[in-house]
Amino acid sequence: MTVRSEPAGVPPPLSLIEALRADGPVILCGHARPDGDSIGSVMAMAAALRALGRPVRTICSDPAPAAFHVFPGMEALEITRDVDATGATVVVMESGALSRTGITGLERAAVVVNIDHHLGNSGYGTVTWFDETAAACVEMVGEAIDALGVPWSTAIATYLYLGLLTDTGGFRHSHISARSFDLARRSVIAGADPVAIGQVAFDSFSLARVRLIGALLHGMQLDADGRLAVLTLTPEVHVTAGSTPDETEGIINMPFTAQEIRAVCLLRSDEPGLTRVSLRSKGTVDVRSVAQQFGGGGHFNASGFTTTDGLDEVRAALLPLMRAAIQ
Ligand SMILES: [Mn+2]
Repeated sequence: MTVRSEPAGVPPPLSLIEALRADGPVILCGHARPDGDSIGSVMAMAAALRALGRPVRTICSDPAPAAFHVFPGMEALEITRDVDATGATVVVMESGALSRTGITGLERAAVVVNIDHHLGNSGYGTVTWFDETAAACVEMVGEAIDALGVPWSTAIATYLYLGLLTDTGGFRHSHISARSFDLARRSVIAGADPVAIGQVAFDSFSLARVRLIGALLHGMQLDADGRLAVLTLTPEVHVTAGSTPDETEGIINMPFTAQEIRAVCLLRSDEPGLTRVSLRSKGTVDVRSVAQQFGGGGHFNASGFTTTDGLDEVRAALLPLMRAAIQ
């Protein structure tokens, strides 16, 4: 995978900066089941808009990962799935569609600002700023904060670094560029602590999750001449590990630490009546087109779908398509 040295990127449109600078209340949110980039984008932008004197609310449909609560101002994040945004400016980040927020009522806002880097963003904003070359949404948020003329406080720097570190998988994923490292450098100069943030991001899981990884890898099946790993997560696996369905974030990537593995399927039946399938790949293996054949979607290297078919049925239909994708 080629590291892009310095993509041109898309500068923040003037209309976006005007919308952020305007008077009146602002509501900020990211996507449901928030990750580091979603929380980082929301909290950094909130700190910048507060510095400009705007009344700010930060909302999310689900709580942030518990380990994030050590970061400054996290207590201000409200958990809600419905909001009356009438008369407010709503700033939605990290969300390809308004529905990704998991929050209703946002569309009643006077102005909706859409800031995102996910391919396929529907352009739902009154003002939309989309830059697919950004490795993380916080790269865009940092540029917007610069354009607003707000200096980076320690809190802003911490949240920008958190989003960057988590969305790039520790500075390893494909969209990373010199721009990412410039943001990292400036964040650390402005007071972000990379060691402490790294521990929160990567070393703050439960022991149950460590056992869950063990149980899943113990049951891992190999296919496609050892290049495809198939993980199966049933309710029984959770019983063995003492884990819960919300402790599975990122686990699908574990098999990739083996050089041979080109793609991973995670089949889950840990929610009643549904089989949820996540697909990941390296390099030129296209798993989006595989997911699309089951009515799902996503990215070239990360996709998924949900079906009411049982595990065995799904596996039988899926594996031939995955083998073909790997060839
Ligand atoms: Mn992101």
